[in-house]
Amino acid sequence: MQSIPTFAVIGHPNEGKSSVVSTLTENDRIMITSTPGETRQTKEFPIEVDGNVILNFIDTPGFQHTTKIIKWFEKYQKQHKSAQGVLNAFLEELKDNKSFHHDVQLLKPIANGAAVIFVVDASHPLRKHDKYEMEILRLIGCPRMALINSKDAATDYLDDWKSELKRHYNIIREFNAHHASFAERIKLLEALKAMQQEWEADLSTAIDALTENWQARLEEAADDICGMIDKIISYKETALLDEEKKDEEELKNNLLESYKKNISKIEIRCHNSIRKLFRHDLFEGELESKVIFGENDLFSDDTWRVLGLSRLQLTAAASIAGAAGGAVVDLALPGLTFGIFSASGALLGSISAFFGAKSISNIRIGRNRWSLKLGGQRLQLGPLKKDSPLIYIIIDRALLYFDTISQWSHARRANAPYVIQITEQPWLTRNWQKNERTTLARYLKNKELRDEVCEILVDKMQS
Ligand SMILES: Nc1nc2c(ncn2[C@@H]2O[C@H](COP(=O)(O)OP(=O)(O)O)[C@@H](O)[C@H]2O)c(=O)[nH]1
Ligand SMILES: [Mg+2]
Repeated sequence: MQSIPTFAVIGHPNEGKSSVVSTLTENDRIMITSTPGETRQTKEFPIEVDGNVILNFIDTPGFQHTTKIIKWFEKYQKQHKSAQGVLNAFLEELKDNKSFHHDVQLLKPIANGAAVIFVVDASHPLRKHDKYEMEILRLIGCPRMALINSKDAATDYLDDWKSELKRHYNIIREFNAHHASFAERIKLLEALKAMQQEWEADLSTAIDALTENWQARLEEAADDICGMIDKIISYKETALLDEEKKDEEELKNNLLESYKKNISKIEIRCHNSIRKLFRHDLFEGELESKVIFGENDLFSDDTWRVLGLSRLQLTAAASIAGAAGGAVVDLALPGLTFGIFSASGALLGSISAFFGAKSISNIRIGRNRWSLKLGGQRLQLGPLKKDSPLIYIIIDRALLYFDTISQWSHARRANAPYVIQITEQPWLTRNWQKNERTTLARYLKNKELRDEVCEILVDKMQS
């Protein structure tokens, strides 16, 4: 028996073994392919918390010679007293036999004390070799459970599989490796306890550590979101207006463009750090912010259409922050939100609502000592008004990004999600309780209650 609970994931090629390991260990480097036989090596993938390995999962190639193995086992059963003895003899005799390479590879961890998770795909009917594989594991007599990974296909054969599996296993679990949430992963780990009593305490410790670690990630994500808000709310873009050379209107447009670009960068940095917290750091950038939101960046009309704020929310935020409510409320009216960020001269006026000025021409153009010295006027965009609807959109987008990323299983490699149509969600800022919005508004206004805002965000992430 291994000192650290160790589970060999075994089954026929293409049933989803690598997917199960990838999802359980949050490792998106494990190769998953629709070509059977691509996993050629038996490889250990640990789950670590704070640098300590707490559980081990072993990805294995599928069985190659089921009938031959059974015959070998049956023949040698009488010579060796224990099942372990037969297995060791098999591995010793065939260790250098090239055609049994995969079979030896996948059975070795069992000889070394790993328990077995036998993965089957119930979207196809039971085949002869499936029965042989179960028989081999029965002959070995190792601790084991069956895992039905039904992929996303119809589960027409589920009942057939279940009744066959019952004859060989007393622990049978269903698990969708491509859609399992954190809670479902934990449930599966709980079920592993029943396989080997000696590992029960270690598994409990591991589950506690993982749950604590998950909570810490939520808190870190909330802190990242607050950090992003801090940066965005105080961000300023300035330019010098040289009256002779530059057209004022053009300068304002350029200023607005770079303001948008830099605010978006701050937002993307926050999304990236959330993605890394949830260990989606490899998969070819498929889960980056720009993939999930497509062309609908923070300033696109679609974003505002979908995440647009309710009139109530805007009025509440505006009155709490004691700001010029009228200008802000206008933004909630259909029509006005659209095109607000396209920098055509006529629409530029709308942006003033974000900055507390009546029109773009009032956006702080002032002579200060420094600009005077250079002989020009200084044009400044930002900092944002403390109750700007932009902040609410940014929070909604961060929570939406979190929602997608934290649910995205590490085995799922195709069809990057594209989120813009959003169903009504309790965590959208427009659905926050009044006291929660008040707390947020106070934070935006004078940086009070940051911890409380983080707590609210964590609460939303858990909902
Ligand atoms: N839709 C879906 N496809 C899956 C699931 N599990 C595995 N697959 C697909 O089945 C194929 C084989 O998966 P893989 O994990 O490499 O199987 P292995 O050969 O047993 O390691 C791949 O194309 C996977 O994308 C699942 O839960 N849902
Ligand atoms: Mg594989």
